[in-house]
Amino acid sequence: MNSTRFKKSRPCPELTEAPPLQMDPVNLAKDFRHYYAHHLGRDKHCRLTHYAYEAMALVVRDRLMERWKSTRYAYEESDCRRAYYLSLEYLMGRSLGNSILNLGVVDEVSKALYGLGLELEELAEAEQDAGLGNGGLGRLAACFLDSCATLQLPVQGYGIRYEYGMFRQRLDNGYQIEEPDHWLGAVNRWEVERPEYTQRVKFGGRSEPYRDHSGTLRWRWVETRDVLAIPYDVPVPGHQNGTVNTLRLWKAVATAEFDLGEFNAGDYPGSVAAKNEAEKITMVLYPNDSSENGKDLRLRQQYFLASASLQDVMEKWSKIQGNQLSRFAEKNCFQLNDTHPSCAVAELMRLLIDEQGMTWDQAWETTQKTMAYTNHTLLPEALEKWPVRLFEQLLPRLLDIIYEINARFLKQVAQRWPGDLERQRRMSIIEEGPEPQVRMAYLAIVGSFSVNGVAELHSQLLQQGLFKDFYELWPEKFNNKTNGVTQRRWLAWCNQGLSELISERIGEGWVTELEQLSQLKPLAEDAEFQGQWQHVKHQNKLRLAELVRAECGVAFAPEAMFDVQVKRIHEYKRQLLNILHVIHLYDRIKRGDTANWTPRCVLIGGKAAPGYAMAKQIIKLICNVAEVVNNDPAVGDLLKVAFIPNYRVSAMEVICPGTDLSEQISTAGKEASGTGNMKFMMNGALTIGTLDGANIEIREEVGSENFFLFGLTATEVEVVRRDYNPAGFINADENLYRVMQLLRSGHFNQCEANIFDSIIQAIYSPHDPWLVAADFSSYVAAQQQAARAYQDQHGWTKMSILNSAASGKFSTDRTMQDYNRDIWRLEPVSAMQVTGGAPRLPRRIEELVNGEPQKAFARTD
Ligand code: 26Q
Repeated sequence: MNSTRFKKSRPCPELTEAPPLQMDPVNLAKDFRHYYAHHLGRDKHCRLTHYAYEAMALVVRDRLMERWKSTRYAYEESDCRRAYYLSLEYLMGRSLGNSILNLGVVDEVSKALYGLGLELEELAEAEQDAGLGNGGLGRLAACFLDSCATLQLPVQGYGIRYEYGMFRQRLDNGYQIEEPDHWLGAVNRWEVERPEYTQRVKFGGRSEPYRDHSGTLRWRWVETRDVLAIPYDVPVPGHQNGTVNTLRLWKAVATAEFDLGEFNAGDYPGSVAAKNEAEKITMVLYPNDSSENGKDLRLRQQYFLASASLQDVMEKWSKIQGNQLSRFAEKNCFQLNDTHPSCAVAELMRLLIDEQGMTWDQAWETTQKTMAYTNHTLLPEALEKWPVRLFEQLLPRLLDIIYEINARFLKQVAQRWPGDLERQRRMSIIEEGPEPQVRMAYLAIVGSFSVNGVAELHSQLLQQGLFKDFYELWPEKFNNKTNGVTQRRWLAWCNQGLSELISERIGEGWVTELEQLSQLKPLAEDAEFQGQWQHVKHQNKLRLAELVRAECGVAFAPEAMFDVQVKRIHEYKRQLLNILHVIHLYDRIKRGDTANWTPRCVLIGGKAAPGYAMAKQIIKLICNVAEVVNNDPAVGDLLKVAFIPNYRVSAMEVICPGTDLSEQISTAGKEASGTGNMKFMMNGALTIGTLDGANIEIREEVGSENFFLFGLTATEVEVVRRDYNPAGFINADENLYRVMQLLRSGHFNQCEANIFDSIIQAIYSPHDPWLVAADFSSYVAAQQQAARAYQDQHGWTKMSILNSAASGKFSTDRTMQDYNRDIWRLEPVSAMQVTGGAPRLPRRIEELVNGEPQKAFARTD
């Protein structure tokens, strides 16, 4: 980096205090033209919507900037307690529409564009998704940020600025092909580079004891290979409240000395290799949505995020509070999004002890009061573990600290359960064996004051199963925080037709208080309202049908029931059960059992982890079944099947408004929560689902009569599994038997012999953990109920309205209030106080005016 770039200078207030920008259509259009013509250099011959999008993004970005600054100042001035969300993933999707909505200028922007012969929707669609996440956990983080900004909570996100986000999925003859998503190849208008806040992250080397000036024995981490972390800030606007919070994403860059050293030693290739090694850290998002053990680059990513973020917070703290670290825990809280950033527990200990000179006990008290951990899985095999050997090589000082944490922790266990060595072995952060491993979840639990699951059932099962020992030791740490989604993106923005209809009847309050949707309940049977509701749904189905036509080449007729399952492909989510039901419907049509038939369009979408062979096979099966069904003249419009490629946030924005039936069919006790289920419900889809994750709470809210329930319960699953006999289920159910016969006969793989053998075997296996055969009959029965219910359009519409009306609980606004009440305990801070009324000089500016420039521009390269 150029060291003169961040030389201290004396900034003048006029430089940073620009007059507020106008938000009326005339000024918006004026600025738009300025960016389009003067900045981007386009003229009347340019017909690419992309540049119109770029110009509007710049217009909107300008308007976020002043609110963003005010928010920063307001937080600084109030000296408030803050929370930091640490997550390896943020699935932000597109930002233009969301920013316009949250700034409250949808109409103004639409008018401005209309005058220029453009449409907001078209521009918005030109934006690429920011796909820095795999699925539920990453999108949840994005919804959390939206709600925190809306609630004016001082919460900052920390994450990684991956050069390549989630891969793009293409299908070739039904096989998934992964293509790189070089989303940063284009300019990203939603980030601001802040090299002045660069941090340095250590890797490798060794730890070494020494005596400090007072003779105390201490440790230092030496001979490290450092990597620079450069922050890129992304604005997170609240809903029409003047608040813009920050998501800070780190990019890895080699240090200057790093490559210079090797360069001067004459090893040019070596220096380039070293640089690549460092910069590889933030190159690509790992596309697995259950842990992949042992990849050292993934551990580097995790530590890189944890270390850069903690140092960033510490540095800000030291600058404002000096070395008054005793109050650190009072003012700061870190929420760990799963175990992925849980190195933070050991890293905070290291920073407090090695760098700040705290004693172990002080540091441990601070750490334990500062960290909170959220678990997102019930699958034991998905609990993250890292080989001790890898820690030794990559993070030797952290390993020392983890050993010490573990030794002290196991003493506590021994005190509580004297002589119970088996329990000590079970609870140890270090799993012994031929290849000893660090159990990251245990490190997170031991180091945190709060451990939460993401739905009631999930939190209970954690306490009874996966984390039972820890629950017995520390019941007070454990709590539930049921997930949610933001209704700004998942209703107000993505379903403007329904939003307008709702607001006409009950006002716009639901946009920030979703519980107000319950006011729709009395309208559920109102004929006029029903008609309007159906009309909106029809329009949304046309839009979805157009997407399916364009992406899959399959014609969906909007009169049919749209039956949708979109989510990551996983055996426990049972896309397989869905496609078996499709085969059953096909079989019924073929044998002429079509009396009172409900035409159905089945849409399935989702990405498989590139190394997950079974998941890829399932995609292939879905595609092959679709091919056979869609091309059989005997089937016609009775049944259509499509697999939508490259499922992502922006696709869901079209999919959930057009869905009638939402498939939430995981094996009970396996899906931690699900959040797609909530998006569908909010948009008036009915759910067919098992008693799993948040489905249970959805059903509770909407009433069992408005939910299609099937399948074994989590408890029954455990029982059936003990001596599971799938062949018994298959032989006992004529329908399933015929489906399996069709599959085995090669009907769906005529020229591709045996390709589905592994799937067939899995269904027949007594070790099938997902009990596909066991749940088939009750699934088909529930599907039949749904089909019958759909024929009564009046009854269906009533249930649809009631689903939407009962979705109030599933707003992340509620989720964030729960986290805040029980874990973070933050005071909301209004940024309006700074911007509203007569502009007042915030403290930092006052300091600058009074001649203390070094405070604001303290960091130099
Ligand atoms: C870990 C280590 C190495 C490589 C990959 C990973 C990894 C990455 C992503 C492990 C898990 C994930 C993502 C998990 C996830 O999305 N879980 C979902 O979280 C949602 C939000 O809480 C829940 O609603 C879903 O039930 C849960 O499956």
